[in-house]
Amino acid sequence: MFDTVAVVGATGAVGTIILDLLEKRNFPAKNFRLLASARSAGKQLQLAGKTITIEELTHDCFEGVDLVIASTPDDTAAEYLPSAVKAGAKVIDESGYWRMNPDVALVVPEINPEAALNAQGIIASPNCSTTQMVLAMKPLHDAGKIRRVIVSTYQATSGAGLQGNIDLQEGTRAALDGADYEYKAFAHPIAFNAIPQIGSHKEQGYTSEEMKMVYETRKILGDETIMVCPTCVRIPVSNCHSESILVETEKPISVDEAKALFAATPGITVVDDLDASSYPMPSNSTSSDEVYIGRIRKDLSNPNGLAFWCVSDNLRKGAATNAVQIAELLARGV
Ligand code: A2P
Ligand code: 11C
Repeated sequence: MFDTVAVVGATGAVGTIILDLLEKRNFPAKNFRLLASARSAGKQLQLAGKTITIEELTHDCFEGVDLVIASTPDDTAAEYLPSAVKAGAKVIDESGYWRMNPDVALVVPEINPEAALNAQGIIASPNCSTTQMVLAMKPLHDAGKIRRVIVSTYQATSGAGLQGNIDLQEGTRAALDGADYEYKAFAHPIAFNAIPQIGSHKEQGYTSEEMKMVYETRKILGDETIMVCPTCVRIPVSNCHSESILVETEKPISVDEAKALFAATPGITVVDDLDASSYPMPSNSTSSDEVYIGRIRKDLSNPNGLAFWCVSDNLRKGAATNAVQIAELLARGV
């Protein structure tokens, strides 16, 4: 039980879902405080039956706060979250800034809860495209030790924040009307397009989003030997990231074994009947906390390979839900 919980970035695409989850899951706290930029300060939001006025995020605002759940741009998290730690709060951060810091725990509660429980400073929640992939990898890694992963993502515009979805809607409308539209969240039109760049050029021709999938995966699974070759693509879908994943394991895993392993993993739902055209898609996976897996099949080119399709709501398990689950874990203490 925490006395005072502060949600930082409460007005954002992920922040608003965090508020919804805290209320729906009846999060054990006496008071909630909502923080955002000066642009939002003074506006009001509803949470747990109360009207709460949004406060401006400052270095001094964490006095008396026990737990911070933050979802802001990286530079905001970099600047302000150390002040929350200094003020004595537990801090859960959704941004990308702190994840690979060796003093920071990077946590998916179904995989490495002990890292959150033992954390002294900031606890980071992974990138959305990493979270759904590692959750799918974990039972296969435990059963057959994953050596290598080749993953291609089909990522929703909501991953780029509220502006990403405004761009999808307004850009599509403009394209249909033959009108001009100035995209703000994307470097190219997202309407009727696929953009093979998410984030900036990081290293060796890979983007920052792709390298997150490499480094975060190894840190969460605690195995620096896992090789990951990612290609991250933005597509004109408003919500839910889809991933085509090919894993190579030391010990071969059959399709039936994989189905049973996935089905036994909390947080994973198998939807897999090709003959009935039944598989996960953004349209049947949105607003859910589950990671959905289908199209499970052997790699035709490698007896140690297993291919599957994985879809999850990037704003929920990929972000808000994972952060709230970490908060629940801290509140329980076990
Ligand atoms: P605000 O709405 O006041 O700009 P999204 O990912 O949907 O763009 O949301 C980002 C969240 O981070 C919003 O709640 C936004 O608040 C908040 N935010 C962005 N920049 C800052 C900042 N400099 N200080 C505090 N909060 C910020
Ligand atoms: C996207 N995955 O879809 C990104 C958004 O490191 O948390 C989240 C970035 C992050 O654009």
